Amino acid sequence: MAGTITFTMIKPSAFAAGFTGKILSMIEEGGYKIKAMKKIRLTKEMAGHFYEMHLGKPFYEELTSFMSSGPIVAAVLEKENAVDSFRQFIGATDPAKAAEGTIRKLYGKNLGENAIHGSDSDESAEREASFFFSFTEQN
Ligand code: DAT
Ligand code: MG
Repeated sequence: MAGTITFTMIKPSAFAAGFTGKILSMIEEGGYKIKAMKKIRLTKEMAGHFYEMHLGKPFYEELTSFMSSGPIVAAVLEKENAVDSFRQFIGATDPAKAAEGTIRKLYGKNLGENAIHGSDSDESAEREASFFFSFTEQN
């Protein structure tokens, strides 16, 4: 069965620290199939669009500055129940509260610099995947 998709980004802090390979290994060993992937540096404007649902929140400025501070790796992943299972797999938003063995627990620094993104719904996954990748790049 093909499964469903989710979208992920290895965030600038984790990329800069050299955790990309380890994180991608965990993702593949977790049974996620990489449907599309690229390294890219976001502009602050692009980060602002990506996180527009958080516009007006106190952490929006910090978040968009951080996400445009260096390269990221963006990817579309496929697995059965991809969105919910990947959220479990990466752990809670705050690495200090994330379960043992999760990516955020292992590689996150703090609430803002939490190593990795995971979509929060199927609708978000589609929106986020198409923000970074064309149809042909995902198939
Ligand atoms: P998640 O990434 O778990 O879906 P979110 O969508 O609520 O979390 O927030 C997006 C990102 O913004 C999150 O990964 C880290 C940052 N963030 C969230 N809440 C924050 C806060 N209170 N202070 C600083 N950064 C925060
Ligand atoms: Mg979110």
